[in-house]
Amino acid sequence: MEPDLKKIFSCFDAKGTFLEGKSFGPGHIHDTYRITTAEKDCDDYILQRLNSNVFKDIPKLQENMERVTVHLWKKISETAGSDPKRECLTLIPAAGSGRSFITDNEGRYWRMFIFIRDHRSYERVDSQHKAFEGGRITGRFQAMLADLPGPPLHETIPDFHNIARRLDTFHQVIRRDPAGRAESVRSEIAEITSREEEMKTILRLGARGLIPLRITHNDTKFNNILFDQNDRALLIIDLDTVMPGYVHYDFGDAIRTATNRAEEDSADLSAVSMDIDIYRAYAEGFMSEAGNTLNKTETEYLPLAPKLLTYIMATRFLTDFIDGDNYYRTRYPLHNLQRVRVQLTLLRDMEAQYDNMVQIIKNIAK
Ligand code: ADP
Ligand code: GN1
Ligand code: MG
Repeated sequence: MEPDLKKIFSCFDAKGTFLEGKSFGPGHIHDTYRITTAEKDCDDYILQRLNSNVFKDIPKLQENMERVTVHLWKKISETAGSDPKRECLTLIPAAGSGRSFITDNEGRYWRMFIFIRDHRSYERVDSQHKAFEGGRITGRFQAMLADLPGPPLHETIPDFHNIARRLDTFHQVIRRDPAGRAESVRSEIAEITSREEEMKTILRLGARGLIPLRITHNDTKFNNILFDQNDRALLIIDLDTVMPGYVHYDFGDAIRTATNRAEEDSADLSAVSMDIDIYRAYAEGFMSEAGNTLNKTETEYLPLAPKLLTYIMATRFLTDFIDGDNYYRTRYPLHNLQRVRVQLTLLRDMEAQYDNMVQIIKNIAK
C-alpha cells in the first residue's frame, strides 16, 4: 500500500503546507520521497522510510545522525562565506517528541531533511574538475569529524567493511545455496577466493596498530555527493554508515564509483574500466583536505583501497545473488550478477593499472 505521505509529513515540525510527495533519487536502501510545499519561500523536504532490514537499530542510527549533523553544522557555520543549510544535512524534529524520527502505525521508521535545492549528482564522472571537487568534499568531511566530541559512534551495521566477516558470510551462503544458484557462478566465486589473502591487508595493518580507526563515512559512492549548479561540491549525504573505519574505506569506495567509465550495473562489460585521470584528480582533492592528517602507512596503502572496495562490493553483490536477492533492490532477475561482473571487470583493470596508482599517490604525498 502507498504510504500516506501527507499524514507522515504532518508528524514533523516543518514549515510549509504539503503540496505533493514523489519518489526521488537513485538510492538502493531506503524509500525516499521529495515533498514539495505550497509556499514559494518555504523549503521542500526529503522524507525517508528507513530500511530496518538493513539497519537493525534505527534509534541508535538516528543518534549518530543527530550528533554528526549538529557537529558539521557548527563547524560549517563558523567558516566564512559558508551556507550550512546547503553544505550540511538538516534533520527536521518530530512534532511533540523532539526526536529526529517517527514510527508509523505499521512500526516503520521515517525521518525528514531539508531538501537541498538545485543540486546535481552524478552516476558517472566526466571531468577531472568534478572528481577533484568530490575528493575535496569527502576529505573535508573526514577532517571535520576528527574532533567529534563524546563516545565513539554506534556501529550501525557491525563489520560493514570487514572483509574477513564478509567472506565468512559469502562461504556460508555458498554452502547453503538457498536459491540453487552457486553452480552457475563458479567462475565468479573463483575470482573472489583467489584474492582473499591480499584483501585482508588493511585489516592486518589495523590489527597491528599501524593505521588508526577514524570516523569515516563508509558509503562515499559518487552519487552521494551533491553539487551546486556550477559543479562545486556542496556536501556528502547518506550518513547512515558514518562510524569508526579506516580512511581506505572512504577513499576506496569513491574511486570505485568515480573512476568507472560505466555504471555500476552496466550491461556492456567492455565499457567498464578505470579512468586514471579521474583517480589522480580525486586523490588530489581528497589529499588537499585530509592529506596532512594521515600517517605514512595510511598514505602508502591508499592505492590498495580502490581494489579492496571494488572487491568488497563484488563479494557482497555475489553473496546477495546466491542468497536469492534479499538485500539490494534489483530490477531484473540477474541484476545482482551483472553488478558482480562489472565490479570484477573493474577490479582486473585496477590491477593492470596498479603501478600507476601507486606512483600518483607518491607524487601527491611528496
Ligand atoms: P540511500 O541510502 O537509499 O541511497 P540516500 O540518503 O542516499 O538513501 O538518499 C537517496 C537519494 O535522495 C540521494 O541519492 C539523493 O538523490 C536524494 N537526497 C537525499 N537527501 C537529500 C537532501 N537533503 N536534499 C536533496 N536530495 C537528497
Ligand atoms: C548501497 O545506500 P546506497 O545506495 O548509497 C550500500 C553500499 C554499496 C552501494 C552499492 C547501507 O549504497 O554499501 O556500496 O549500495 N549501502 C548499504 O551501490 O549497504
Ligand atoms: Mg545513497
